[in-house]
Amino acid sequence: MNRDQFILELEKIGAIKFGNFTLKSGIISPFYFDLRDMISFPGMLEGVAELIKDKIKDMDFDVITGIPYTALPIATLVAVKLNKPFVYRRKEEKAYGTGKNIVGKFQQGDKCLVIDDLITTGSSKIETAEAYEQEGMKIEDFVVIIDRSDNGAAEMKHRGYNLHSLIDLEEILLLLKKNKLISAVKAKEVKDFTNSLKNYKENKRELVENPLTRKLLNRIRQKRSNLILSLDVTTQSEFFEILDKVGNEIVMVKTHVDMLDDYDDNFAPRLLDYAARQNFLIFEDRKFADIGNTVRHQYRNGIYHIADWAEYVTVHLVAGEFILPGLFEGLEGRGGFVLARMSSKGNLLNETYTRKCFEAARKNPQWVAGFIGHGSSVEDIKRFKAKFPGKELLLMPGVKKEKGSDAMGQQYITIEDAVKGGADCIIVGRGILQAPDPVTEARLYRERGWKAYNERISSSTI
Ligand code: S5P
Repeated sequence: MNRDQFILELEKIGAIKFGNFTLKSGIISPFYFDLRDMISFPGMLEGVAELIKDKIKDMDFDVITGIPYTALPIATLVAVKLNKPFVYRRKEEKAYGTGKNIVGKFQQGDKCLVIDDLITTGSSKIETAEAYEQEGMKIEDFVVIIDRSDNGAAEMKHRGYNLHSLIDLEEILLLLKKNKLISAVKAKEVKDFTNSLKNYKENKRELVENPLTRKLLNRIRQKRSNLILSLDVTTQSEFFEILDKVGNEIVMVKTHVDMLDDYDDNFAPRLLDYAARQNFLIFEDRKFADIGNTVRHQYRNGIYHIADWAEYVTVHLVAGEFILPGLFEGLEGRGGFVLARMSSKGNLLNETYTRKCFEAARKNPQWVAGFIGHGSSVEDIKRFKAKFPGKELLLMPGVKKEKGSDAMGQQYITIEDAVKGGADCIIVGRGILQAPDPVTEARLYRERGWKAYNERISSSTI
């Protein structure tokens, strides 16, 4: 069965429908594909398995999976034809017994090829990839029978995966038109619909450029530094003594104001004065995490009045996205860095949580200037950053000259690995503060961070 024959068979069994269909997203689509019934037509199942087999013959993978339910029997057949192991993931999480959510045998580090029937937005593919990655498998390639999306492959690429499709919408429309199975008017209506969806998404993406992202980026370029000093000391005298000497080297100072034993009302005006003279930005690492109303007061009131003096704060999205308007609504020139990953050993921010942070930021781009993140290697960080929803910056703590850890769970990667992976700024505390000469050390971090940053920028677009 060739591709054209397969498409015509799909039309014959009613798998390709035209009309008005409400999609999961609520959008009304003039067409709909439903490949579920294909399993009752052995010739088609055999035909599509052969087409997929041909498509993937040069790809490198150890195991095959299908996304439940429609793709399961198809992927099983392909696995048998290629003599490759097959695994699948339960649709419902298992809370008893072995607790295993992936069924079948595989090795840690195995490359898994994922087969699915369709792609619309790609979200179920990403979810699948994350679940398998959490179990120690590697996912790089997805194969779908029909790409019905407007830009599915680009979306998947943006998130770090390759999408291969047997057939796309254009091909179906052309063939059906040729065979007089669809009118030219209907074909145009379908095309107009996908184009309008694409334009809508592109317009939305334009909005993602947050003024606070731009502000930090401009300051990085202006100051030729991507070093953020985490000034974690407990007295104002130490704080300002170090800042005085190091302020010119840094793009931003990160404070933990509640660490100071002797905080008083002089702190903020003094800090603002230094910031103006030495041209750095201010970031209070308060890590807000509560409900909207509570964080609003914690941020704007209390003894610290953080909103009055810090341009940026850190935000945990554990209580949901409404923390963002709670913090920033009605304020000018204030924004957050969302903690999408943490550097500490055993932290509970898993891949799904990270993805949800990106989704929340996509919906609230005006308040998210960047993400805090970390990674185990350059590749790991690259994949993480590829999933950012827009042009947010990546700020990375847990950075030192050498890889290592401390006694309380902090993990460090090197300056070069952090920046090569995609960090736009490195956040350094003890690496500088505990050096015999913090000023010389800050210069060294600045130089190495800036060199790695320029090398990355000139060699790629990340
Ligand atoms: O995941 C994180 C997020 C942050 S903001 N891991 C971190 O270490 N931080 C902060 O970065 C942490 O609170 C501390 O202020 C700084 C790292 O300090 P260092 O002394 O380990 O460099």
